[in-house]
Amino acid sequence: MVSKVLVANRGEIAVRIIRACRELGIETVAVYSEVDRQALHVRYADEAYLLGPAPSRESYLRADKIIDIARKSGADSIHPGYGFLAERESFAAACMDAGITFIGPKPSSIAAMGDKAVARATVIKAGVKVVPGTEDVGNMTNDDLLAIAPKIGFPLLIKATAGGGGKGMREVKSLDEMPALLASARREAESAFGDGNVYLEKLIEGARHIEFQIMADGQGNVIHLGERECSLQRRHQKLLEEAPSPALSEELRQRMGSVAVKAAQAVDYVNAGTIEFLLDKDENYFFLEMNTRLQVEHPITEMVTGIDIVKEQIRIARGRALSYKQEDVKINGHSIDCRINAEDPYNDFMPSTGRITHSLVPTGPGVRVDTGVYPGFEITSFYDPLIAKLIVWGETRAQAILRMRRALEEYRIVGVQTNIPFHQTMMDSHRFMGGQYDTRFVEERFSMEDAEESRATHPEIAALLATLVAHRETKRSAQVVRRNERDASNWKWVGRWERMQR
Ligand code: MV4
Repeated sequence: MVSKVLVANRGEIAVRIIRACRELGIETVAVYSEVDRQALHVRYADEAYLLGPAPSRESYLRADKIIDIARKSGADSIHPGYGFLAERESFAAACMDAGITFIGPKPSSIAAMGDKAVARATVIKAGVKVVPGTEDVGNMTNDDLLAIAPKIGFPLLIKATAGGGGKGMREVKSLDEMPALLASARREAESAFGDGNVYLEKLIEGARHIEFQIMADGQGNVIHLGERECSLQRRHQKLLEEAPSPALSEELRQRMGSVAVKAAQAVDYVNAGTIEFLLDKDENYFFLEMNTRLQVEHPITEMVTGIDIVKEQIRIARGRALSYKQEDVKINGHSIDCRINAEDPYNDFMPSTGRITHSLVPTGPGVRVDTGVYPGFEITSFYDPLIAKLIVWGETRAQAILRMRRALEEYRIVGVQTNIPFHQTMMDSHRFMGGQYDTRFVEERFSMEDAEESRATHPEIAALLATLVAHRETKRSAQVVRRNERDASNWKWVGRWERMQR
């Protein structure tokens, strides 16, 4: 039964889940911390309960309190969103024990994919290709690892078995530097996860990061909804994603998609999940890991498939069959998501906090904004810096890029610095326009200053490139957005707005 859902999360994803419930006629219960009293998810839910002080440990990570609130409020189900408790086997199990439906996978699937060495061994058995590396599970000593390393070959990566997301990861170029790197990787993993266990993988250089959306019901149906291209990231934080990937042919999509389905089946997967792959320059692809949750970037898949992933999760949790078969899934058009973060792209992406005093949010054809904030809301440093996801859809990739430029231009957020100028610069980058990028692009080849400089000194080249991509569809493609101009235009807009109030 799913008739009253407690949403164990905050921000835009809590709002996203509440919206799906509202449309399905399901009651909602919000939980919030002391700094989230005014948050949008609290306003939109039918009921809301205080968890505790701002730090996640004392609020959104309090599994015991959350289950208690579910019981007292009569919620029959809990949706964990992403982050916080979403991938804790113990939380999914505790929900079951309390007779509450966990809107997510089985605890055993979370556990099998949560230990990355176990995940590798499990999918290998199912015939899925992984990056060459260690295949044993359980604690491996440094002597074991030093003996195996030369067989794998250098460069290689040390990765934390409890990891994911790059924490505890070390690149090793030769055997002699390995003992020190093993020690520091273990130390970092121990302090981040309380587990210093590591495994080895050959380093795949210049790869793209591509993930497949999986949907699986409790009746044995497992399908994929195509891929998302997630190579544009910085320090393992994704900045923008697009679907479909500019690097995949329909033939490669079908091959990778069926491997993704196999990987999910290997852990008896139920609900929405994501299979991550590395794709190298020669179109070799390797299973990397599985995320056993709804992901931040799920909306771009919704935009190109027309499938509401959160509603489908609820349907699955109710024990129903998926509403789509693999052959019903068609990729239509192109979608891009820019993560709008409260951080300063001109100052090494330094987090920016403060009250949002004014904002003007883009709308119009093909634009979707998922956000948990509004003017008056204060951005603190207790949680991640995501203010909004700006998502666009276009008939073609070029149309989607043009639409994203238009939407970024419309967006006004006053009170905190945002990375909007970064996204504007990216939309004008000819490597992005050409779809020619990999995971190194943002950190190694992209600089705000260089990109702005080159557009300022060669506006005709930027315009030409944009025009080539866009087929005469814009005259403003060479527009250069500089920090001061953008700040000035924000304040000009605020001034006009305030004069209008008088
Ligand atoms: C890799 C890799 C190359 N080779 N593994 C990063 C986070 C985690 N999800 C897995 N990650 C990677 N694993 C092998 N064997 C490249 C990445 C990777 C990455 C590495 C360095 C800098 C940015 C990166 C972005 C995406 C993926």
